[in-house]
Amino acid sequence: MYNYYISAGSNQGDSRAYIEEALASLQKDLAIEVKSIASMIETRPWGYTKQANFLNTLWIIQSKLGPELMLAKLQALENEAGRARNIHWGPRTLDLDIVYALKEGKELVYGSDDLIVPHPYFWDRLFVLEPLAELVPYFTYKGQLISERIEALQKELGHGNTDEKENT
Ligand code: A4P
Ligand code: MG
Repeated sequence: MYNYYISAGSNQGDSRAYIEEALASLQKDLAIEVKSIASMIETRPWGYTKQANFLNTLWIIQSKLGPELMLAKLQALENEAGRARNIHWGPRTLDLDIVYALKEGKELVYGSDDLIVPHPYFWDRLFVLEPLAELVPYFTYKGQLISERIEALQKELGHGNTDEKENT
């Protein structure tokens, strides 16, 4: 059994609807059990910064499906949201990333040509860590507690990630 930590993000079109529709599809999927759902937050763009703010959230889902099959499901949902891939880190209607996973309760480390888990940047991204901390306040990675990591990233940026708007 796997637990997948799915980061969802959108900054194009009806972002809230794209994210909610993707969640509804996962909840209907008989091969998946949605375990926890973080609040939606508005976040500043990370990486390519000349673009609109994002809505982000994170879900923990459980499944017997292996990582490649799970990625295929997520990509099908991205395609349903009319996702076009152009600018790397650029605007998107829906982005669903597997940021972290457990296999039988232990951290899954997986790498192939089209999938890397844990996601190489998840520990650097407040838009992933803030929703994750809401669901798993004592999450640790490489010996560091998530709340300490968030504090360090906020200091580095000189500000928080969100515009203090909670959108749930
Ligand atoms: N891929 C590899 N590993 C994974 C994984 N763990 N989960 C591959 C999902 N996909 C994974 O991604 C390109 C390829 O990564 C996929 O085909 C898959 O095989 P993509 O979503 O098609 O396109 P991309 O934009 O070029 O890259 P990527 O990596 O998804 O972008 P990011 O890194 O997710 O960044 N700022 C805020 N505030 N909020 C955001 O949500 N998102 C991004 C996108 C940038 N800035 C943001 C946000
Ligand atoms: Mg992606």
